[in-house]
Amino acid sequence: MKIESAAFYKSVTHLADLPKNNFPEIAFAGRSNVGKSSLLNTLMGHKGLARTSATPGKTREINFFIINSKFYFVDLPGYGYAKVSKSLKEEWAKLLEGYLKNRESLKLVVMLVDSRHPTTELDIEMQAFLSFYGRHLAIVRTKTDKLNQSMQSKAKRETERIYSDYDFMIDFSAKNGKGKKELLKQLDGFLK
Ligand SMILES: Nc1nc2c(ncn2[C@@H]2O[C@H](COP(=O)(O)OP(=O)(O)O)[C@@H](O)[C@H]2O)c(=O)[nH]1
Ligand SMILES: [Mg+2]
Repeated sequence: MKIESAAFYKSVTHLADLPKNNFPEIAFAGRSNVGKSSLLNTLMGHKGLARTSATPGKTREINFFIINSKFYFVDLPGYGYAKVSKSLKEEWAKLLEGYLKNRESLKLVVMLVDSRHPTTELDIEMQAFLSFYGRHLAIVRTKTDKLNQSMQSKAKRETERIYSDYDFMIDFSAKNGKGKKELLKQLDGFLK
C-alpha cells in the first residue's frame, strides 16, 4: 500500500458521532505511551498528524484519519493509564467497547505492545476481548530500536507464546522505520 494522502478527519467522544459513510477502517489500540501516535505518524508520513505527547493518557477521543480518500485509520484511546479518575476510565471503556463490539466497517485492529514488556495483563485482556468479538487482530511490537537482536527474538517468542488468534505480528520502530513497509503491505490485505 502506498499512502498518497492522509488527513485528520474527526474526533469522536460519543458512539452516535461515528462516521456514517462506510469506508473500511483499521483501528490502532494499545496502552498509553506504547508508541501509537508515533506509529501512525510514521505510517502516514506526517510528523505531527497524530499527536505525540510526553503526558500519556490525555487523548480520550477516537480519532479518525482519512487515507487516500478511501479508508480510515482510527486512533483509539490508550488504555490503562492510572492517573485518571474512575468515572473517566469507565467512560473510555464504554466508548472503546461499544466501538469494538459493533462497528461494521472495522476490518482489523492493530494492537500495539511494547517490545520491552509485551505481555501485560491489560494487553492480554484486550486481546481476549477482541478475539471474543471475532475481530481480525494484528500485533505490533513497538520501540524495537531499544532492544538488541537477541532481546527482540526473546520478545517475539514471548508474544507468540502468550497470544493466539492473531492474523500477523510485526516488529516496529518509529525511530528507524523498521517494519513500516511490511506493516503497510499487510494492512492492504484487510481493506477489501
Ligand atoms: N525509541 C523509541 N521511542 C519511541 C518510539 N515510538 C514512540 N516512542 C516514544 O515513546 C513515547 C510515547 O509515544 P507516543 O507515540 O506518544 O505514544 P502513545 O501514547 O501510544 O500515542 C514518546 O516519548 C515517543 O517519542 C520508537 O519506536 N522508538
Ligand atoms: Mg497517542
